[in-house]
Amino acid sequence: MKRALLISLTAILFVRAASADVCKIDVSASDQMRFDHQVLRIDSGCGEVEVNFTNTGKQPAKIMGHNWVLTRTKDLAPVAIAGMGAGFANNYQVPGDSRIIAATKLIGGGESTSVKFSVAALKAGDEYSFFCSSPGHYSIMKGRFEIAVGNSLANAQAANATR
Ligand SMILES: [Cu+2]
Repeated sequence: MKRALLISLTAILFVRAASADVCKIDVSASDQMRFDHQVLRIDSGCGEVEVNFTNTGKQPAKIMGHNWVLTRTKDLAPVAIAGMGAGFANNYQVPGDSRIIAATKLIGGGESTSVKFSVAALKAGDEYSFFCSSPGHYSIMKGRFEIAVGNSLANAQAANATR
């Protein structure tokens, strides 16, 4: 009797997790100026996306700081170049830049941060990219951010789990 109750409670928790409104993505970057993913994919059914970003390096933010910035692909280079001028104090992001869909602060080795944004900010058919706006990093620290329409959330998460 007790066992049956436990199983049914587990089933309820699982269903709630599967239909959760927030989709989480883990991404990291290293002292080698690389993200651990070249493509990140979310399910179109995600209401909100939470990106948890870790700098796995050892260098302080002033030497080898990284951030995670999301823009339309065509805005990547202009936003990165404008960000250089904004300086370290602004995380190399122009304050209020409307082309930035989501961005974390700049973090040094061993630090983590996160950002949450609504999928409603993304339009089907547009191309999106993520990158690091630390000066000179965006040419290699970048990747595609895809919205998987009709794919299951499990598939999207599996794609994010592999390089
Ligand atoms: Cu970087």
